[in-house]
Amino acid sequence: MSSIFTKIINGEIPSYKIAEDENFYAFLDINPNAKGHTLVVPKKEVNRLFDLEEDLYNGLMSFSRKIAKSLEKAVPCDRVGMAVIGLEVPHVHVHLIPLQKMEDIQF
Ligand code: D5M
Repeated sequence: MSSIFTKIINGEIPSYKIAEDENFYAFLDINPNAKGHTLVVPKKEVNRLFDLEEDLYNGLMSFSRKIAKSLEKAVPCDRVGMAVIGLEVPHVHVHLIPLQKMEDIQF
């Protein structure tokens, strides 16, 4: 069965898309920790971050950095933090969270 993120990428479940390219899809988190909280997901459905093939792993980091730079401009914040958790959805995703201060992280 497809993951919920594969269904989002395929348009079967709605999302607020931030950006997309051939390999990655970025959209707003449904349960944000801060305004602009974005998830970046490889279109290939892989459960664990460190099981991604090298090219996709590096691409995920590059794509996430581009999105983070855009978020820093679009959302008033001190910095954009990054987290990889994956306890809830078994499809690799990077959390990008605009932060005012480091102590604002709420996990
Ligand atoms: O948490 C998974 C994250 O995915 C959590 O922050 C909520 C988010 N999520 C779950 N379903 C959706 C939909 N449908 N749209 C947007 N965001 C969603 P983790 O513990 O990292 O696996």
